[in-house]
Amino acid sequence: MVTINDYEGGETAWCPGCGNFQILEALKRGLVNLKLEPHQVLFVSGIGQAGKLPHYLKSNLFNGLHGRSLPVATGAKIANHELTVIAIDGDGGGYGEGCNHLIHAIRRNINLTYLVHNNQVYGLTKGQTSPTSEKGFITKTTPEGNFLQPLNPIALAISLGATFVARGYSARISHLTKLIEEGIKHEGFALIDVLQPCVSFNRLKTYKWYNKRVYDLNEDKEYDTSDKTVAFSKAQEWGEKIPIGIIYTSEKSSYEKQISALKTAPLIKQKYSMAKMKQIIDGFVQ
Ligand SMILES: Cc1ncc(C[n+]2csc(CCOP(=O)(O)OP(=O)(O)O)c2C)c(N)n1
Ligand code: SF4
Ligand SMILES: [Mg+2]
Repeated sequence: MVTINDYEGGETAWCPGCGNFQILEALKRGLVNLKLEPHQVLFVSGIGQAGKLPHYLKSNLFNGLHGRSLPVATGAKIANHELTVIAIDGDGGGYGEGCNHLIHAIRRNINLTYLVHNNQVYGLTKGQTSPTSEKGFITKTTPEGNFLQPLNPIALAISLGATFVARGYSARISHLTKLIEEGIKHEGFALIDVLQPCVSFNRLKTYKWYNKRVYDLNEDKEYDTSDKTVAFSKAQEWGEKIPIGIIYTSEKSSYEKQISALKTAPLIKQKYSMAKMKQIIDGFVQ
């Protein structure tokens, strides 16, 4: 039987108190609850504090370029769609440098879980503004305060037709664990945006700030995740009250399900002919 210990990885290099520790814990708990063994899971990440997360787990890992986790995760899922593939980025990687990939992963509805550690700052490079930074946020590169409108990843994903859009808060570990489980079980692309306090470089978005505002969508009564209009209005809620939970879901066939070549077995288990491969490659050579 799989246990948390099976996922124990190397020593961490995050700052004490960082929300990333809570995300790591929620992720391990979710995988164990789903009875997934480390060899059944692949983590793909980019560069950043968030991108280090798979280093602290014992499982399959591909750590590539900043903002480029989704193309690698997509390729891996197509090569072996029996793998549970989890892509991980920060808000800079996911919503800035890699935002183009996010748009097309949503459009394809590839069966991946995408965890974005949203600390609203570039943590690894020591505190510049990110696409989700609030207006007025003062950093070394914005000494007069950030004057750009923050990107709203939840509204963006819903508008693009994403089939699973959720927001978690790192300090609510049990709640986040459940979101991760649901995201993994979802047959299609699952975006989980996680509010993650960066205790070193974001002195605006502290635990205290979030604790006062964050509420569970299912707090009073069961929230209907299929109503797009309500989901859109929830996506706009930010300030005094911030909803967490599964904000929107819909059904659409996943990318892999529509590829006829994958119907019999994962690509890696299919036979191939070297002679035929050579013939194809030779076709490109004079
Ligand atoms: C292609 C490329 N562009 C830029 C960088 C520099 N860089 C590394 S991490 C980073 C920002 C990290 O912020 P985020 O993605 O939000 O992750 P965090 O560290 O906050 O978790 C940047 C700009 C890089 N390593 N590679
Ligand atoms: S700089 Fe921020 S995001 Fe990075 S480890 Fe420290 S607290 Fe966490
Ligand atoms: Mg960040």
